[in-house]
Amino acid sequence: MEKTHHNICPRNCYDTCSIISTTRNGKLISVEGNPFHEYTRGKLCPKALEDVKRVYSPRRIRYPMRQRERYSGYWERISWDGALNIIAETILKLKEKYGTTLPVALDKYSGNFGLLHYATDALFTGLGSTTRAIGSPCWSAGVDAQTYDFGTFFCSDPLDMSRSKLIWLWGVNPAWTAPHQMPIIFDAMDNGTKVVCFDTYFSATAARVHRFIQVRPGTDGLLALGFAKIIVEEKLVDPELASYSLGHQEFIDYLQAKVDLRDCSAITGVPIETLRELALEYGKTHPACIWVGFGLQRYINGGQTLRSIDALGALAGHIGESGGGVQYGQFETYQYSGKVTSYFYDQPAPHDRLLNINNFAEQALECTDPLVKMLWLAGRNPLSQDGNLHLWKTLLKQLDLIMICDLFPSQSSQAADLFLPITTQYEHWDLNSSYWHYWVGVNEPAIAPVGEARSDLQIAWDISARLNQISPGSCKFPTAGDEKETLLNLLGPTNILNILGLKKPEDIFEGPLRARFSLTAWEDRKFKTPSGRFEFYSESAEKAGFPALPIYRPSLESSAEFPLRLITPHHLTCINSQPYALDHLQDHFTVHLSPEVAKRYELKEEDKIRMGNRFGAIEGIVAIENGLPDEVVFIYQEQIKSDVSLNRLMGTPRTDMGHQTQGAPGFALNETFVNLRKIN
Ligand SMILES: Nc1nc2c(c(=O)[nH]1)N[C@H]1C(S)=C(S)[C@@H](COP(=O)(O)OP(=O)(O)OC[C@H]3O[C@@H](n4cnc5c(=O)[nH]c(N)nc54)[C@H](O)[C@@H]3O)O[C@H]1N2
Ligand SMILES: Nc1nc2c(c(=O)[nH]1)N[C@H]1C(S)=C(S)[C@@H](COP(=O)(O)OP(=O)(O)OC[C@H]3O[C@@H](n4cnc5c(=O)[nH]c(N)nc54)[C@H](O)[C@@H]3O)O[C@H]1N2
Ligand code: SF4
Ligand SMILES: [Mo]
Repeated sequence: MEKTHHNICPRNCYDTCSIISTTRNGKLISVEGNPFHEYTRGKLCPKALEDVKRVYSPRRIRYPMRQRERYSGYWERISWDGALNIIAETILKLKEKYGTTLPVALDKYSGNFGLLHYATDALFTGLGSTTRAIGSPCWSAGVDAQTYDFGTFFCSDPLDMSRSKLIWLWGVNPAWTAPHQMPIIFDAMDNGTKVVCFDTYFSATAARVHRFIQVRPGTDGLLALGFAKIIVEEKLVDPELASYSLGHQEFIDYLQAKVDLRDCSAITGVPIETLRELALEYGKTHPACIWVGFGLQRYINGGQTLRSIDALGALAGHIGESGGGVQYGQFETYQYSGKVTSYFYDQPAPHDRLLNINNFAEQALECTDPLVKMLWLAGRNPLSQDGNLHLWKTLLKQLDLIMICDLFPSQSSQAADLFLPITTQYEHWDLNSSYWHYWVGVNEPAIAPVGEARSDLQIAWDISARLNQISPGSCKFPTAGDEKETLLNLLGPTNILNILGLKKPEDIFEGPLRARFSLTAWEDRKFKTPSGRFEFYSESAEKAGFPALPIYRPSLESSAEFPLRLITPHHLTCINSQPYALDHLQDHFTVHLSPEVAKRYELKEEDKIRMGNRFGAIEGIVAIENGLPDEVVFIYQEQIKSDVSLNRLMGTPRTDMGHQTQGAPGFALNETFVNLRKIN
């Protein structure tokens, strides 16, 4: 018999799509987009369309496994009982030896952002003080910047973009990273909206819109200030600005005194006439919307850049305008997942040792009192995705136990002692919300767990039960429960029912719902900043050690030894290290570079090169592209057939901002410099 079920794509992706899955006799047979979901509109991307194959993939790990020796590849199946014993006994032994659970560390991130997956975090809270990864590799600098300017992290409903007359896509590549926004943009284009893409590379998005403006990496803040200066000179400043903003005159004075349009053009690579033409268009067109992506803030000046773009939007009167705004993402619905940990307990959380997720290995190695001795990885593949991979190798040596909760083998599982098999979203209950749109929905199980897979929540209960069996009182996390009931119980204390307009938790099962926010952010122009105004001048930023105004701070520069900047954005075929179709993996990295760089290194198309810096080296094949600046090499973050990670080339440069909202600065990935040579 066939049945349909509501699921939600839990990947770390803007779109958080609503899925209708079909099962026949308890087996998942198809998945499709939910046509009644205003954002998904019946479509899924290729990643989710591979889900049936992914669920039943022969590569999927179905049983708890133990590796005889790390990196040996000798895995043997063990029972859940055996696995739980190893974990519980290690935790208790460490606690006894060190008198605290601080040696036990959790590094968890983006495998599945569903509410119930935060059970792992809550389990750790139940253990006592532990070591935790905090922060985010994605967006930290930009989130802080928008929080300084607007007071909270909030954006218009992405559907509001359909009302824009002019859309600037700035350092974002939605054709690949947020594909459901593209039909909204195309509809607007059909209705006469002009769309401009600002990127360093002629991306898939650039190829689909009216105009591409190439920006030298890390200089977008100055570009925004150049536009702002022209808006002032041309008297296009919003006449109402004084009534809802703070410090606009100081900002204008700064533009007049310090921003030189010739320098701006020389540094950003955008010709002066183009600067003027674009600024006039942006200043005169209402409504006009800017969507800033995460790509352009992966620099040491990322937060200042976002603040400059916000200021440009405000100066021209586009903030609070229907179809306008500076869009970056939102916490209003997304934050609930993260906050859920505290709802399991009435007592305050214990004092944890917090390490920056972007710098985890280095900071863990610095912890001496006590040492980090056990590592729990969930929804993470740091040995592919982090910088300073050599420090990870050092850290591994000091760990008594490394365990990973995952679906498939990964670079990180190769280093692990224990592999716990996890359920997919088709096998467990969950609640998911997006960091971009305002839809929230329940994910219901469609099939029984494949093999002996268990959900992250189930594992948390099981570990707590085993700990309490061996040593009563050793873990405060519940020892058993029902997933659906837990979901309902967690909804109670949150504000989520209120923002969804629901009277009782059970109403959540009706299907995905849109939170009751108006389409346009800040339409009353009342902001959540200390002054209640849009803050060109932010004392909060100043107190945190940043300039009060969004002034230009340059990014890092290349050196004679490593003269090329490496940019590695997200690829169509993967979500970070997770490829959607293993049979389509490339044999090698494709290294995009300009004809000028090719000439300098005497390279031609398809030459094989070796690229390196003080962190490591990789090999790749040359693709010569006209549309690239001469100091840049560009490789998409794409999985290839071998296990080599691009991140062999990465250190851990930090973004300026991120501490205020994320607890730690972000990953300034694009501040990576390399040299290269041809090999045969
Ligand atoms: N298919 C797919 N979708 C994804 C992901 C994935 O891996 N694959 N990952 C998800 C995650 S975790 C994230 S964080 C988001 C990220 O998605 P996006 O916000 O789109 O960010 P990126 O892909 O990092 O970079 C976007 C663009 O910024 C450009 N860029 C880099 N430096 C600069 C600069 O200095 N100036 C300008 N103007 N442009 C610059 C890059 O060339 C790139 O085209 O996507 C999510 N969606
Ligand atoms: N060079 C380079 N490096 C980057 C980036 C870049 O653009 N370039 N981007 C950075 C960014 S923005 C991000 S977000 C990070 C992402 O880095 P990570 O957060 O490590 O994300 P993934 O590589 O997708 O690995 C997630 C793992 O979770 C597993 N998983 C999936 N579902 C579940 C589940 O339900 N439970 C559990 N326990 N596991 C599950 C997947 O199989 C996968 O192994 O990478 C960062 N690193
Ligand atoms: S990966 Fe993103 S676009 Fe694709 S189905 Fe999932 S949420 Fe939608
Ligand atoms: Mo990300």
